[in-house]
Amino acid sequence: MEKLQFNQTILRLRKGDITRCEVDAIVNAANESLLGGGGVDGAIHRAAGPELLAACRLLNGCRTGEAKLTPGFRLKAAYVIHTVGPVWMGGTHGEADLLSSCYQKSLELADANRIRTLAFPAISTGIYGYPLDQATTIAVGTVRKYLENHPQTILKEITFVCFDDATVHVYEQAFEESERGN
Ligand code: AR6
Repeated sequence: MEKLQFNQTILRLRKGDITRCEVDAIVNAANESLLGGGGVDGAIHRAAGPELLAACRLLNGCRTGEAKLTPGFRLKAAYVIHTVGPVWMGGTHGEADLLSSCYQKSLELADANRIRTLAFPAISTGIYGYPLDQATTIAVGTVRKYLENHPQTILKEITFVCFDDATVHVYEQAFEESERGN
């Protein structure tokens, strides 16, 4: 299954590179400095150009579980929402709440900026080592809960961008579980 719908908002899965997404905003899995890094963060900074780093320097970093907005500069996306996922430390350090907060705060920021189409990467599941199945349950569950609690949302389409087949597979399962739980 590659599509779910809640009220007026469609949730989609897509395999590929988030920097190429033609959406109003893409979410970056950043670190607290907001000054770039590897993984999807590095790819976004390369694609957006040096103006993005200059804009990030003005933000004074970002706490884990929070989110901040910049323009997208050379990206197709008008905006980048930078959020900082937790580093996996075994699961007993508040990781689940912090990861859920990344999705929640990103969605709030999107709505506050009248963003209609948004793409998320699988936050924390690369360099930060969060187990993919647990992270995916949190990602889909938090987005679903947000949409249930915000019937007036501006968001029309939310895409989970999966970089590889293993991630696609786990998100497909989470979509199916979410549909069954309806
Ligand atoms: N498009 C979509 N997904 C991607 C892309 C891309 N271009 N590149 C990687 N991914 P990661 P984290 C996937 O490591 O775990 C950085 O150094 C990747 O396969 O990018 O939150 C930051 O500065 C994985 O599924 O982010 C932080 O220091 C997912 O994106 C740290 O890494 C997240 O992997 C954050 O680590």
